[in-house]
Amino acid sequence: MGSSSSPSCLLVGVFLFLAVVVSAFPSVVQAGITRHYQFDVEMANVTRLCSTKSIVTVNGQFPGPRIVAREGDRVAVRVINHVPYNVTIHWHGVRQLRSGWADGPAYVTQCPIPTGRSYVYNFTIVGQRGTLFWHAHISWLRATLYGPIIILPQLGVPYPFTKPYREVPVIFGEWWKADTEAIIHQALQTGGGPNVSDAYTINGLPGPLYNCSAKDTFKLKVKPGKTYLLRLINAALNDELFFSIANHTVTVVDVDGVYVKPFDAETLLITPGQTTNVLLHAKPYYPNAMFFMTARPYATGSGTFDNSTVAAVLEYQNPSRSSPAVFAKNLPLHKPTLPAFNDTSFAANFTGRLRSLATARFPANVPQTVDRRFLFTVGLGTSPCPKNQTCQGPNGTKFSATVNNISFASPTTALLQAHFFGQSRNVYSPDFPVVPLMPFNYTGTPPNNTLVSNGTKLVVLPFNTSVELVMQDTSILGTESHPLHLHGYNFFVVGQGFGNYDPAKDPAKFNLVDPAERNTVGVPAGGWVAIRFSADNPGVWFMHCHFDAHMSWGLKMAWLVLDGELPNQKLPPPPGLSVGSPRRSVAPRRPRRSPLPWRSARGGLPPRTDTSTRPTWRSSSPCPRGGRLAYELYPVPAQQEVPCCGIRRSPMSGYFHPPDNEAFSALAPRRKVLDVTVVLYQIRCASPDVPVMKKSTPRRQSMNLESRARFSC
Ligand SMILES: *[C@@H]1O[C@H](CO)[C@@H](O)[C@H](O)[C@H]1NC(C)=O
Ligand SMILES: *[C@@H]1O[C@H](CO)[C@@H](O)[C@H](O)[C@H]1NC(C)=O
Ligand SMILES: *[C@@H]1O[C@H](CO)[C@@H](O)[C@H](O)[C@H]1NC(C)=O
Ligand SMILES: *[C@@H]1O[C@H](CO)[C@@H](O)[C@H](O)[C@H]1NC(C)=O
Ligand SMILES: *[C@@H]1O[C@H](CO)[C@@H](O)[C@H](O)[C@H]1NC(C)=O
Ligand SMILES: *[C@@H]1O[C@H](CO)[C@@H](O)[C@H](O)[C@H]1NC(C)=O
Ligand SMILES: *[C@@H]1O[C@H](CO)[C@@H](O)[C@H](O)[C@H]1NC(C)=O
Ligand SMILES: *[C@@H]1O[C@H](CO)[C@@H](O)[C@H](O)[C@H]1NC(C)=O
Ligand SMILES: *[C@@H]1O[C@H](CO)[C@@H](O)[C@H](O)[C@H]1NC(C)=O
Ligand SMILES: *[C@@H]1O[C@H](CO)[C@@H](O)[C@H](O)[C@H]1NC(C)=O
Ligand SMILES: *[C@@H]1O[C@H](CO)[C@@H](O)[C@H](O)[C@H]1NC(C)=O
Ligand SMILES: *[C@@H]1O[C@H](CO)[C@@H](O)[C@H](O)[C@H]1NC(C)=O
Ligand SMILES: [Cu+2]
Repeated sequence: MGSSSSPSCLLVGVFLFLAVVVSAFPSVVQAGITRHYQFDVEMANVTRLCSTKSIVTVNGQFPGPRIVAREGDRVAVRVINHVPYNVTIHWHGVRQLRSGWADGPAYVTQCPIPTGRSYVYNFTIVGQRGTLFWHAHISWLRATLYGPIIILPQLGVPYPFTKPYREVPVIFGEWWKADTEAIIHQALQTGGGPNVSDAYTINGLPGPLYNCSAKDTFKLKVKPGKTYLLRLINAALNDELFFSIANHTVTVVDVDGVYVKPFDAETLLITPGQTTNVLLHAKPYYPNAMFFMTARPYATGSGTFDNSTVAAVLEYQNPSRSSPAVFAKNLPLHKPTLPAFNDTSFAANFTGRLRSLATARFPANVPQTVDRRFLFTVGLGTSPCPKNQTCQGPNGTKFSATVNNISFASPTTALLQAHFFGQSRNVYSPDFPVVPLMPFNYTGTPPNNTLVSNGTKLVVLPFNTSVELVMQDTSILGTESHPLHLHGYNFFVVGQGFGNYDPAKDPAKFNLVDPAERNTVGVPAGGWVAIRFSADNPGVWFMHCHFDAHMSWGLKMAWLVLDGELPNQKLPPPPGLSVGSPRRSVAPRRPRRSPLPWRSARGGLPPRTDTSTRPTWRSSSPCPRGGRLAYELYPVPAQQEVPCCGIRRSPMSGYFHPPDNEAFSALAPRRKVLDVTVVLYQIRCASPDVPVMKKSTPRRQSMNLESRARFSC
């Protein structure tokens, strides 16, 4: 950056070749209704395992309230923060088509909601049916801040399986007697592994296998001969779970809100972040017995884990007794047998049985061709112990965790805001590595040097890029299954295996016909998994291990998917901006002394047809050598606030939405491999009056602007 005394305009043509396919969004979505919820985030005292603690809840409930919606409905949740923590809520698995502002991960799509403030999450549920869940997405608050999302089919549309008599959410959690925020803060200080939990819970209850918890047992009461839909959700923080019901097999019909080809199982595996709908066919007769439903971990890492077992009880209503329902006591109690903690072959077998339903009504739209291939290692590592401190990680270091050996450094500005307002410089860099920078035998002898690097790096994808991603576990500090969760998308699990992924041999075995479609997948311990998705949802999308311990250590990264060319392929502006009192959309004040530095095509940009956003288009003084400049002024909706962190507001007229230089700099070198449909020009303008900078300092501003007409300056 240099300074210049007189405004000059330097034009650098950057030809971007963006593959734009006609909108991938369903053109006919049966109009749903809007479901309004108010979530008051407040403290509540809860007693478990003989000890009481104050926990963060929604509306004082633990687990939190259910969100119930039909496919096609809009959901608007006003979250009001009454607790002394920053809070965000994530609607886990909801695709958030063009509503990335409502996704929820702190410092990724939004700034946290401070104490005393509120935020409206506003999204529609499109093309999903089954069970998802909501949870806090900041620090470890999701330990107690979670609840089910139940997505029913559209009215009049049946399930593609036996209509259940009743539907019951079964949500697994993890309970610590101590304060979980203190536990993770201390662990990050010392570098050691965080303390493991004291119990698992089912619907918030630990059950009779724990001390003083017999009264805290979830009971599922059923009638003989009826079919029940259990909506299983693993909301535990750090543990994959095996689950089984004594003397009963269940039929798996849906995972992560997508129907699967039904199959029977005595035992299920469910990782944190996954959901599974199963049909429980109650025995046709009164069995004169009670049955435990138990869950305990599938644990592959070398660290310690909570090896306890949560139990709930399945009870039959005795039909021979008169109503009201009678549930006999002192009946024989059967217990299921769960696999060994380290039964990786069970895990591989179970996940290998999952197949998309893949019918005409519920197709599996697996990308058949691939535009970009990625290989990411996922696993642990170490970072140095600060001087003057002793650390409790491996050999006196601190635990760390990475994707491609990069431990994600959380920004203090929300990535999506930085991107949208063209202020991504020094917030993120667009150079997340496509493959590991230092290849090694990932599942063989680990390298001696386990030190990781860190950074806030993103992968930038043009709209509609077809992506294939192989995630490869590493043996650094021990192989381990990592449940990787992608925001904003479902992906297809096209292949998995043990050892190192072999790009020459393994793709031949991929299932491109009916692979499971989901949002969270366990990378096999000492193995790899290949997924495909089509980047049809613009925004910044977090991808991370759904073990909170690993996420805290940095096993996370983000994808930036750019807008497409059509209006319905663009991310609308944020729901509101906390810029003081709401203002009508008015003509911007002109700069007093010099023209605006941002210039675009002659005549400015054409107004968009998308009426949901409707920015005000303004054009101002012409560029010295022709051309015009244009910018958008977004009206501030009343009664909405959006926490902002680190985004600079122009003193002139609010927030600008220029293209994102960091993102484009990542794509420019790739232009040869993309198709031309959009031409972008990089314009370097110098001005003594750059709004977002200090007014007194003349600076040169570099900016990309999109144009549809040729621009000459
Ligand atoms: C929790 O219990 C403490 C100590 O008894 C009490 O001071 C506090 O008000 C209670 N909090 C709530 C939300 O009920
Ligand atoms: C809470 O979030 C706000 C932004 O919304 C941020 O400025 C502040 O530093 C956060 N506080 C803590 C303790 O992280
Ligand atoms: C949610 O968004 C829709 C579409 O932008 C808008 O019409 C509606 O008013 C919003 N609802 C709330 C409660 O903000
Ligand atoms: C439950 O299973 C056990 C062992 O598999 C068997 O002994 C018992 O008879 C079964 N009981 C019922 C009521 O199905
Ligand atoms: C759980 O771990 C503890 C401590 O390592 C051990 O003593 C106990 O036997 C284990 N329990 C089970 C069921 O494996
Ligand atoms: C699983 O653990 C058992 C006992 O701890 C051990 O004998 C066995 O080798 C382990 N299996 C695998 C596959 O690691
Ligand atoms: C799982 O195991 C069963 C029985 O052991 C076997 O028949 C089936 O083929 C296995 N499935 C997969 C996908 O490995
Ligand atoms: C480190 O410890 C030494 C001796 O204990 C002390 O003199 C020094 O100030 C400490 N440095 C820091 C950065 O704390
Ligand atoms: C710790 O140090 C020992 C001996 O120097 C070495 O054998 C071991 O591999 C190291 N462990 C880790 C995790 O670096
Ligand atoms: C990687 O390590 C494994 C386990 O030690 C070994 O079997 C395999 O041959 C190694 N692969 C290569 C390419 O060296
Ligand atoms: C790793 O350390 C071992 C023992 O210290 C040494 O023999 C080996 O050469 C080292 N490997 C590399 C790649 O540096
Ligand atoms: C990130 O890496 C830099 C060096 O590149 C280092 O100074 C810094 O301490 C690291 N941060 C963390 C959190 O490890
Ligand atoms: Cu992990």
